[in-house]
Amino acid sequence: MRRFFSILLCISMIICMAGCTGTRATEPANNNVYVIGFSQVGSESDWRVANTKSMTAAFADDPDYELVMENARQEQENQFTAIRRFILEGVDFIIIAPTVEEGWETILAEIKEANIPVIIMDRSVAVEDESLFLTNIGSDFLHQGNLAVKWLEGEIPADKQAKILHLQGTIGATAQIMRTKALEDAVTQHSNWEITGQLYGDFTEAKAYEVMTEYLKTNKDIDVLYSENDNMTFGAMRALNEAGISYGNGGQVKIITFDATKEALQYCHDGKINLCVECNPLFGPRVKELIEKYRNGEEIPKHVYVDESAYTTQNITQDFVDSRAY
Ligand code: GYE
Repeated sequence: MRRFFSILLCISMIICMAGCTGTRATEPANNNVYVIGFSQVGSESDWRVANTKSMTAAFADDPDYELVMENARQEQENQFTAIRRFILEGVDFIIIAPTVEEGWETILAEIKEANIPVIIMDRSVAVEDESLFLTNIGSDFLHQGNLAVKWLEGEIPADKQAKILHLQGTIGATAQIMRTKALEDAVTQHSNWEITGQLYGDFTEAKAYEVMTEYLKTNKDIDVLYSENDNMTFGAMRALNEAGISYGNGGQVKIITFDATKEALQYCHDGKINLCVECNPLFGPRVKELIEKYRNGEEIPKHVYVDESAYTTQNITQDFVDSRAY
């Protein structure tokens, strides 16, 4: 009799599991709370910290949701571990901010197999099968790079040479690939532009300071610094200060930076940074809206871009800097 009941129990568990998998995508698996596993890149920059805050704040006061965030400390392997745990725990939804573009097919297939919907946020993934994710919300990084290039075209007369020092973010991340592409393409089109050095700063202030300090020991002939994020720019500015090289409006080096965080905008307003290209990290409310649309069975676009512009000393006011939310 006992055996009969355990067999019955097993059968009902199997039926329940099958049923649960079928409905999990839109209905919470447990306690009426919709659990979201969020694999975040790291905390490498002010941009990232603002992004994490925006994501957690969007779900924090809503009892219908629980956001479980795992910080990958900029390692894709850590993302795989976190995501596999999310699958095991049976979360209702997964959000991934991918460190780099390549290498996502297998893990995305595992998530699909578990019938869990996925949003790719911020950077992109390079996969052929776009059915592996619901949508990709982020910036148009090539557009950002092109905004910088356009501004530089207006700054460098055709008969003047421009020696450009290029500080690169995490190699293989969409933000790095596209910002680099815009610059490299532009250099091939301007015979008077030259990239005199490409330094790897990994999107962090500490790394940028280290590589810049080393570089400046033997190379001081720089007209433009093209830095792929604000924190690397801050590190580079420190190294330039120590090397006694002037920068900003009227200085030797024109500085181009990406993100346009409050601190960078303040430097720009004060004439220390020449161009801030905006990259908005405040995705939280939009990601939540997309998840709700999905749960309501509404159509959501495959790619969602945010609107962004560029700022110079000439087009920002102190009020604008003060009102900056990140
Ligand atoms: O520019 C940088 C961050 O992927 C847009 O990553 C993001 C970039 C951002 O660490 O500051």
